[in-house]
Amino acid sequence: MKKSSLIILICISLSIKAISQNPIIKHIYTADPTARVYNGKLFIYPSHDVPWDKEWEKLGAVKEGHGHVMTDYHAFSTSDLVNFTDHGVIVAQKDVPWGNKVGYGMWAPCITYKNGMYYYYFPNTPEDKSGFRQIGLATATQPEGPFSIEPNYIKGLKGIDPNPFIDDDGQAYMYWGGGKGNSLKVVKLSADMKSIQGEIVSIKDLPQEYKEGPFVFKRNEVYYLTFPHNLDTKKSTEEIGYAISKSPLGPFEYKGTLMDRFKDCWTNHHSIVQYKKQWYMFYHHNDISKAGNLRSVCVDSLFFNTDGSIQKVTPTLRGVGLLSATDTIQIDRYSRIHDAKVDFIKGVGVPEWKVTKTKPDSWVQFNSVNFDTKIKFIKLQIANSGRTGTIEVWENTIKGKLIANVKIDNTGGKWKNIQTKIKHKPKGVVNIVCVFKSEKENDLEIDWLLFSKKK
Ligand code: FUB
Repeated sequence: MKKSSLIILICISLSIKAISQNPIIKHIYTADPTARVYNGKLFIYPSHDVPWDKEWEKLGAVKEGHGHVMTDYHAFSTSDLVNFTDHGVIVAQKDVPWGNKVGYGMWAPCITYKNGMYYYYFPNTPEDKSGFRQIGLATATQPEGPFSIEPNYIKGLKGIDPNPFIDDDGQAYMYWGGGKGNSLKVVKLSADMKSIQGEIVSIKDLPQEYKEGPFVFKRNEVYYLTFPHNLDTKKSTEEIGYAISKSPLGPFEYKGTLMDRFKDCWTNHHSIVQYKKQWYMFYHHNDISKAGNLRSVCVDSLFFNTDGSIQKVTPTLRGVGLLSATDTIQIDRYSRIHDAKVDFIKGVGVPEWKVTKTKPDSWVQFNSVNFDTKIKFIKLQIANSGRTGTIEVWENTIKGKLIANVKIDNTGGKWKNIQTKIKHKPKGVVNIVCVFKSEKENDLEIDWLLFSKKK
């Protein structure tokens, strides 16, 4: 067996599972997600942010000024938008024949499928110094790989953020960004998907700002070109906008904003996909690191208006996906909150948060929990530094039905797992609201809760 195949197999066997809510991937930093539906599953192909390691400088690595350090790509999949499987590394800079082995420039990738083959396009720092980034191709017969990397980059596609799109007539196009003039470009791909054909078109009539990360999809005969853009890469963060056309080559008409600028993460980069009849936008933010170069992939629902225009997507902590009442419900990924805060729990490996700074009558609402399962008990992970307290758990609103009234003793501020019999069992999908009845501010903290059949 070839060494590269062995590495790929080891990576696959390291697949791990992660429970969702935003950010959906927490055990590594991920950005620039492309989401696609293959074989009934939703796959995510993000880039992978890593912190700079000074040791690499001894090998000739030079940290680029913008701060992004990206060494390889993972693939993820899910069938319920709650549990995500990490399929491990699918392409790494050390294995790219044409790449600088210490370039750390594996920016936003994208994938498409044609005639039994998956075509994975990725930007990387070229060894021959022919440009800031060149765009390469890796192919596979399964969406999670193993991928085989083409010996050379695709001539003529110098730049970043490749986005292949295949029209209904089978013609493939490549959209991408980078380079002079802040423009997004499009060109036809040849039938083997390995080279370009025809003229490169610079897409006009978009906002006259920095643009990158094009993502194109077609719905009801309309071509949607969606893309992040910002006023000034040094001063402003990126918003995601969109434009439409009747042709994949344009002209495109700019229609407005899909996601507003974040205050504190200067890039955003997204993809849009329909899965099980619902549209979603995958994007990234820096919730975990608070740094611009260590980002985390998130997902929220996207809705079209009847005229085909797209409603602005609101980034949430709750994210998407229906949780079962017996899943671990991280209520710090709330839908609504009143008079309480969320903070990291210190000293745990994978980032976890808690609801904290609760006051008497603070509440937290968590939407879409499925109670179509047998339950008798509620279990909570809490810490209480006050004398006594209570957490009331309500169905839908505090004027709804009381699911449980959980008495809390003083845990000396330490995390403790407690459980109580429920008073009322909701039916179907409901929102739950937890009301904190503490004696003074910060008495009660909660990490998670779940319902169970047995003690
Ligand atoms: O992740 C590196 C670069 O930042 C991407 O290629 C851009 O789209 C931006 O997200």
